[in-house]
Amino acid sequence: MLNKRYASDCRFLRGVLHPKDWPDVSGKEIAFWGRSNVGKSSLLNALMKRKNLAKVSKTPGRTQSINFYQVQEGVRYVDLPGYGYACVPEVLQNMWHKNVLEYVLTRTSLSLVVILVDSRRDVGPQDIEVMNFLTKSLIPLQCLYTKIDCISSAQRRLLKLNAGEIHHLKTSTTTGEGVFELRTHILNTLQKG
Ligand SMILES: Nc1nc2c(ncn2[C@@H]2O[C@H](COP(=O)(O)OP(=O)(O)OP(=O)(O)O)[C@@H](O)[C@H]2O)c(=O)[nH]1
Ligand SMILES: [Mg+2]
Repeated sequence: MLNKRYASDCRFLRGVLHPKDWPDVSGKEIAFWGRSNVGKSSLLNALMKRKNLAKVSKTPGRTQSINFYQVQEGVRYVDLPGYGYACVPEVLQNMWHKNVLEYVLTRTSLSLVVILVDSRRDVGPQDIEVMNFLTKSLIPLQCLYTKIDCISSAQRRLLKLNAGEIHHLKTSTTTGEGVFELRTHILNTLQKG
């Protein structure tokens, strides 16, 4: 389904919140979700082989809308606003949350949610909550660690997901580690159905 040319075909479609503004539901979507600043937008750029298509920032809370990227005809990546960022007014957080929850629960084109966890912080209570919620809602889920270049090999071995039963990948947009594996996993998911 994803062809080799897809990197050059990628384009930003729209950044919106309300369901009425979401693109037509046809095709398939892979959504990226995790704490603010975990590296969602960076990973999307790496996957799309583009430097700045998704806006990256040192300041948490940069992605404030549901951002849709056309990867190729019928395939979209979706950058979701991050959770756990306290410096945004609560009302705004609630609005993001409400729309993001509605997105994951109702979007029939959603094929997979990729949950990103910062390897320096490891899995936190909100990550667990989100993973449990997706599992209970029967939404296909792939977990991965980001910024794996920032921790030592000893710390890698202690990562909590290693001991759990959840299959996960370890990635770095600095070194490129795990990006190929993630792309392959996405490709397999898209081909399955
Ligand atoms: N060392 C290192 N830094 C990274 C990596 N991925 C992202 N970063 C940095 O982490 C910061 C946040 O990255 P973003 O991609 O903007 O994170 P985000 O999850 O989209 O953040 P929000 O949109 O604010 O929720 C930036 O300063 C990135 O350069 C990585 O693999 N290694
Ligand atoms: Mg972002």
